[in-house]
Amino acid sequence: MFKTELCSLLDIEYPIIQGGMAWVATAELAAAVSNAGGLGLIGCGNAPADVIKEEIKKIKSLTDKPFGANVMLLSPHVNEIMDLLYEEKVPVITTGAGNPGKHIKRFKEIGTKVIPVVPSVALAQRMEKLGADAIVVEGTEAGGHIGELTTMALVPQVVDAVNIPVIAAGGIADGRGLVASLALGAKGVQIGTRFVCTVECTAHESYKETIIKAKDRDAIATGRSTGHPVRLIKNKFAKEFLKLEKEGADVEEIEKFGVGSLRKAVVEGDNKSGSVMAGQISGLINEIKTCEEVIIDIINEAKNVKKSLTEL
Ligand code: TUI
Repeated sequence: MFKTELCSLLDIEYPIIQGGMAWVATAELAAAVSNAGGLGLIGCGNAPADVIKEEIKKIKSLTDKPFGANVMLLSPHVNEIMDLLYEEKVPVITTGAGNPGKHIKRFKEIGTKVIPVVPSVALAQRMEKLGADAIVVEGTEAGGHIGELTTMALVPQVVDAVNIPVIAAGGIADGRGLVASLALGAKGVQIGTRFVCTVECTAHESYKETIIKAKDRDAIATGRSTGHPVRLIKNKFAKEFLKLEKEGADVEEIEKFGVGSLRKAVVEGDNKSGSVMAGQISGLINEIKTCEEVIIDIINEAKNVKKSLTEL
């Protein structure tokens, strides 16, 4: 059940891919998601290529299943990372925070599937023309760097505008979210925040605890004034960031304030002065599970939801 064309495209069992979260999505997390039948991804973030080369080595030792890497296009190391992923023939690449257009062609030649993450219909159409194999459509409910439109409004508009498979993202953490996404015309889902709160995720325990404690209105957006909005859990860092924006501090000063803040939260476990990026669905996440439990629970819940819908 729930075998869609995304499963055959990526050679995976369930139509679930893991968000490519910088610092959080290490080889351990990605391998656990792939081993559980989804598609795990290494989040390259701002890391240099030698660090990612080690992560690829590690994931190959942890799983025989397909996996991917997410390239954050604002990274200063984008070109060397793309060269590395090409040399290593990483089977799937997702991209975020920009337009990957110029990188797509050579990956197609070696059969790598390229799946840009986009926040709008226009970008989705542009990516399809440039040869993207599928598209992740990410609503503003997501954690981290976000667009403006909601998943509910954006997904069906993109589904109607392109012919490649659409993967819904932003605000999805359970079987209801999976069925809702399929109802909107998506062929699968990308899930980030739910996979942070797993046994295999190497993020600091206080990062996971902050998400587990979060309620519905705790995941807020900073950076709207700088043109780089980011969703994170409200804490001292988020409040100070918003204060700088309100005071009209210049963009350079604001951006400088954010440098290193994600690492501080994920690696050092500083959930006060660090940036705890997470999505609006944080309020729904109440316990740490294994990646396999997360995926099995989503599929079982989705089966029940599907059944109760047919009884309507
Ligand atoms: O990329 C993400 N989420 C991220 S990246 C990230 S690392 C970061 N840290 C601090 C500041 C900024 C980033 C944390 N979370 N999601 C995918 C995504 N991509 N959401 C929105 C977009 C996007 C935005 C603009 C994609 C394309 C785009 O194109 C603009 C253009 O070039 O036309």
